Amino acid sequence: MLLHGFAASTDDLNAAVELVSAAAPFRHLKTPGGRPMSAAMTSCGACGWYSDSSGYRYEPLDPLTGRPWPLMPDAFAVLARRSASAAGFGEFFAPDTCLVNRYESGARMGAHRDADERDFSQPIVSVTLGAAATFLWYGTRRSGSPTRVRLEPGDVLVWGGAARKGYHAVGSPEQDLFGAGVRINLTFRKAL
Ligand code: MD6
Ligand code: FE
Repeated sequence: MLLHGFAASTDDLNAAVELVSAAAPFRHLKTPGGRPMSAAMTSCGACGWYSDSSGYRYEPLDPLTGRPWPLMPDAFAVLARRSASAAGFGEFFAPDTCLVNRYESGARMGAHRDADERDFSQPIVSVTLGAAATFLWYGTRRSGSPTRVRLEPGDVLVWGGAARKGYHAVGSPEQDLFGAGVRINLTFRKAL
């Protein structure tokens, strides 16, 4: 479900991204095959998503700093819970991690599905800040022509149930006349 403009006060969220990334810097993780990902990532919460030659997984400590990931900011947790509720997933969505993706010009995310979590009964809440981008929904197969959804800053995408393991991808951030356009994506999950 797309909740258009649901994240109304994006200033609070952007400030929280600054706090999180001051403690756990954005970095370009490598795929298990050794290729750097074009989106820069960090996490907050009880664990953080990670990838290197050992595979995709959730880590309780940030391997870059050796410290726990930053606490989930209240503004993040409140928005995630309100979004899941508005999309019909109940009042009690309590994500234990938020992956923060930063897409600079040309960065994108290829087709994948989110399958490193333990609890697929819980939805995923995904928030777009900064620049817009096109979201591509493939569904049960990685191939075929995807459904395209334009995600604008303040948009919240919630999915779960039968769609929880669907394949999806994200295009590069739209650039303005001056070539500026960085998209931040917050992806909340119950991973542990
Ligand atoms: C992005 N999002 O929007 C990347 N995954 O930049 C995802 O890969 C994603 O938005 C699972 C559920 C929602 C998402
Ligand atoms: Fe995903």
